[in-house]
Amino acid sequence: MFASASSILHVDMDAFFASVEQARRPELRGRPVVVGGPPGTRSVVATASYEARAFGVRTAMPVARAQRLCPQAVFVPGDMKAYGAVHERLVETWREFTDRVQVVSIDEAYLDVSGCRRLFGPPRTIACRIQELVYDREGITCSIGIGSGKLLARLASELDKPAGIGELTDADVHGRLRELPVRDLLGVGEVMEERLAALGITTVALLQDAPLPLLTAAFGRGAYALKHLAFGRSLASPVRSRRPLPKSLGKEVTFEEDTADRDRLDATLLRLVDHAMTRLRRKGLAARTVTLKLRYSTFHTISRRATLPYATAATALVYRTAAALLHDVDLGGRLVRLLGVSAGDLHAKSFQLTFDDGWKDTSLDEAVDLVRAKYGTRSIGRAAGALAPPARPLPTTTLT
Ligand code: TTP
Ligand code: MG
Repeated sequence: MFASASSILHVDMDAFFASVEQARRPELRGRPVVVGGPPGTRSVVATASYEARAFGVRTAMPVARAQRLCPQAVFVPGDMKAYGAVHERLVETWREFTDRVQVVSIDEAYLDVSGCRRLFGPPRTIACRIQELVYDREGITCSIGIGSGKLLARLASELDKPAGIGELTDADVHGRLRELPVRDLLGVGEVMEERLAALGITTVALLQDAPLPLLTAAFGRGAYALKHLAFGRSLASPVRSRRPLPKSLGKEVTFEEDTADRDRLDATLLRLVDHAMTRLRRKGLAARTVTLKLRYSTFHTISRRATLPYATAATALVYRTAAALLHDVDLGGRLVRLLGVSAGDLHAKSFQLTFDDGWKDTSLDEAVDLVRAKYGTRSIGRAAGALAPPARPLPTTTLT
């Protein structure tokens, strides 16, 4: 279903990483801030505050060059955990307005607010309210674009950055849009830009007016997509929100014979965690809490919960956490009938965080998932971290 006229918002944080640093370190406010590797290294700029951009500092520029352009800038190493945490809260804020939220990167999303007018007013009012809420809650600004589709909304959010609200109407397709360089159109990368330039096409206007045979000769069937793009019609697909997240994902087993054997419990726990986390990754989710459940032979049931430092989809971290919870339980000579584990406080793992180990430690898991998808679940087993595989065969378990 397509949204009615101009009811798609594109929300994009301004200088996101740098803004988060300025919000949590007031001494940095109003100063040029560059987020990236330490100066003197060969790393590149992740982003620069608008104060630093005034000196020409840009994303992806070598840090050394940024330092030459703006020696007075404060260079801050990235803290992906902090940015990830702000991201999670931003998504919550956006979802207060509509459940049709399509998160596209760590700092931007499309919101379809076509069904929200009666509750929250017209799109521009909603955009203002979102800016206020984001500023009140996180101390950072964002720019918002309004359009009838995703492409126009996205282009509109660039029009009045930072902290602006831009709008591109369908009428603007034959007006303001024409003035933009073709590179601003989503999907027109450097190579495409050069190929268009070779045909003399550098602006949206020239692309709109280019004869189709000229484009077809150069790009074949791709010509039609280019024409669509030039008229703001690409990305017209509806805002794709994810289905509501499950509250938790878990697995439990009832032992055929009640047990107090710590090795057996540990090994079973690993299998449970492995199973639950594989499902979690398949759904593209990450968990912030781990809950352990134990039922004694008396049917008395206890649970223990731990919160992780960040949301993760990594089997190893969740297993270590669950194993520590299990270790802390004093069995007091009792036998265990049932063991369960669940991962909760789930978040959509919608993008790759690259600064820390938060997602990187899932790469082994993902490799294991791939092999299993190809050769079957039993093709690869897991050893309990540094622990050796259990000496005895695993208990036959009954799934509940
Ligand atoms: P962007 O939204 O592209 O940039 P920005 O928020 O810093 O600035 P703008 O005001 O123009 O929107 O990216 C969001 C964050 O993603 C950015 O703060 C840093 C990170 N990032 C990188 O680490 N490397 C990159 O190449 C890009 C483009 C972004
Ligand atoms: Mg941004």
